[in-house]
Amino acid sequence: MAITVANYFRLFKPFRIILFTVFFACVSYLLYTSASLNLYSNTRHVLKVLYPTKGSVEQTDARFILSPEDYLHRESRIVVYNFELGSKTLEPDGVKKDVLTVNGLFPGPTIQVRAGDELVVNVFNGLDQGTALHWHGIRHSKGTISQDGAIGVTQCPIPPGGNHTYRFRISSDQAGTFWYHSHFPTQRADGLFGALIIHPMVSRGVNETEPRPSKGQLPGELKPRLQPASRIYPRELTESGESHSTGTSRRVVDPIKDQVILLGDWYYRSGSQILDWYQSLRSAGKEPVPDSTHVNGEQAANCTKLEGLVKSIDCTQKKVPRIVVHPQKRNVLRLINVGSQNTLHFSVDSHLLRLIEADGTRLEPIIVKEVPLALGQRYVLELVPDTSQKGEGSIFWARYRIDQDNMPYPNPLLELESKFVVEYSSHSDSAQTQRLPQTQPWDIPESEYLDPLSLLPLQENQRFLPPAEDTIVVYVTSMIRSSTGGKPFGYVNQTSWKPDLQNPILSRPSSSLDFDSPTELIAPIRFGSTNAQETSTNGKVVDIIVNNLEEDPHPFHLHGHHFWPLYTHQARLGKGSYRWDRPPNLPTTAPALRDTFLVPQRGHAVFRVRFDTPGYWLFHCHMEIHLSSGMAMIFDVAGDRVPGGERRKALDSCKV
Ligand SMILES: *[C@@H]1O[C@H](CO)[C@@H](O)[C@H](O)[C@H]1NC(C)=O
Ligand SMILES: *[C@@H]1O[C@H](CO)[C@@H](O)[C@H](O)[C@H]1NC(C)=O
Ligand SMILES: *[C@@H]1O[C@H](CO)[C@@H](O)[C@H](O)[C@H]1NC(C)=O
Ligand SMILES: *[C@@H]1O[C@H](CO)[C@@H](O)[C@H](O)[C@H]1NC(C)=O
Ligand SMILES: [Cu+2]
Repeated sequence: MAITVANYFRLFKPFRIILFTVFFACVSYLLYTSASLNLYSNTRHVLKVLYPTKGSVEQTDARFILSPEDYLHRESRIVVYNFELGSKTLEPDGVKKDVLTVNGLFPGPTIQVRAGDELVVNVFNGLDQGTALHWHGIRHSKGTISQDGAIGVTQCPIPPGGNHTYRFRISSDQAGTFWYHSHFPTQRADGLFGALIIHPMVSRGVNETEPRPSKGQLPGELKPRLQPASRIYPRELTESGESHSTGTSRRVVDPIKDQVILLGDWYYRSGSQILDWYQSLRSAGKEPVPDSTHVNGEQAANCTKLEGLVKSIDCTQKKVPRIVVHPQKRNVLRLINVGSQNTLHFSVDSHLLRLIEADGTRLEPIIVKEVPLALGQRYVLELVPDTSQKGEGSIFWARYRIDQDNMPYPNPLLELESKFVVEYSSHSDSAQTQRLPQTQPWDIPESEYLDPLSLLPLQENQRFLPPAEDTIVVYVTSMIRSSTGGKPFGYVNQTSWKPDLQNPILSRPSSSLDFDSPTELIAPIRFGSTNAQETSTNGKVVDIIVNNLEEDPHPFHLHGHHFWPLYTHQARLGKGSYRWDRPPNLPTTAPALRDTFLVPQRGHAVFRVRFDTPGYWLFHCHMEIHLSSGMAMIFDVAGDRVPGGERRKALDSCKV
């Protein structure tokens, strides 16, 4: 173990790109102070810049606090962001690392738009390597497949020093919590990601046909839904903020504080170093175990402990991260697992979590003590304090523990449970107190673990589950084969995905696709009907059975579509693959639609999806190392119906 840790840090070169760093620090400071975010509309309205215009890059927590009131009621418009990608040496948890930044920020700025808006992101690639940005969970139902940001599928990499503009309309029925991240190998592990929040279309703008919700309603909620929480804790706030258990005083519907919580595991080595290590003989096929974690890009590693383990480590003791929640408001946290390797389990001491959204699907609210967040997944929850002690200044631990299923060896640097402080304060910039909470974690019996298959969509009309018209089966695994020189690669069936960087699938004629390629598994989905009108709206409903032959669970993500996770199975022994002679009982009611879901180890999952958007859509494991080593395939969804303009855009992205 000691040798592994020493190797870690020999590879670590903190000053490698110091010139870059100084340059981008200056550029991004200038950009930042002059407000890099431009928002303007396709009408004559000009929206105020939402970012703080003063202050240093360090004082940017404000970018995680959302402002739904600026979006819910306005008309749709074009929202433009200018993204300048760069890199700099930071100490997210106290340990120096070269981190990738957007406009000098790590994590990148939070994009906020409204359903029906057109989002334009002008990207300048200031990195020394190619890149591409993927908009995780965006359906592109208006046919904008060329904007999906999947290198080798929908575009060529944006070259160093190059510009690229992403432009797509957010469908009017898509809203919730999404994120963007690099889809170029390993850049996500170096920090190239940020939140993308789509506020719902509560009213259609100037000519409002729907009633305005009051300030106290959750995003997209037309009636206050306090019942489940108050049933458990029958206390209601009065206007004085005191707590009463009687119903005699007038109830106040609290306004909302809505914030983004990016959670992730973290490596001290660069993404390319961990991939090189994994694909060397030294790893023996074991995935690199993270060294640390972060919340919104910060954590406080224990430098005393790290220096005891690794003599040469460069560690500055940081303060424990802290978020501020409001004592008189409903506090909404939008969790996003932006990590590279591990599922995280999130809880807050003395608080229940009322889940209201998963992967952009509004949920029939459900109250849990802890929520499991697989890589790439999002959950939106409302904090439900179990006591009346949420007064000004009260503090609690929020905990996120690393799931050990994807941990092939112990890493002594890594704390299995990370914490941050949740402080109740009505001053948003408060967080003055340095006191640490004394609160105790929940004791959660296994019977109370959330079963993500049991989540239901909020709207009754989304509970209809159409029957499958077709079934696609795949087997996924990582393998060391003699033909690959003893190095591990990820596979779907017998194919290890190797994107053709300079020849993305979308730029090729649909008739020229090679369905037997050893580097691109392409499964054709054909709508089949001659009635173009009918199929363009309905597409084709397909069951995807993913058999996982490995000891690791794999979080699978489908581009461009959401799917119904219908069934998962994990065997105690053996492979646990789907058995045609003993098919499982599938539900008849539709669960909540997801875009990312865990396929258990030694088992399988059944996902039902309505493929209704023509294009080439990647389906892949969201673990950075597995994706980069080939665990991915492509669905060719009625590729012959992809508009010519989209193919031209893919071709254009390759002209430099
Ligand atoms: C990229 O965009 C920036 C800002 O608009 C511009 O200054 C630069 O010349 C562009 N670079 C290329 C290669 O077009
Ligand atoms: C609002 O929409 C209705 C129905 O489309 C229309 O009759 C009415 O004139 C509109 N009102 C305004 C102020 O545009
Ligand atoms: C940090 O690590 C040291 C050495 O392992 C330990 O004694 C100390 O209690 C730790 N500090 C915290 C705050 O956990
Ligand atoms: C994957 O392999 C299985 C078993 O050989 C086969 O039945 C299935 O059709 C393959 N899937 C695809 C998408 O090619
Ligand atoms: Cu995987």
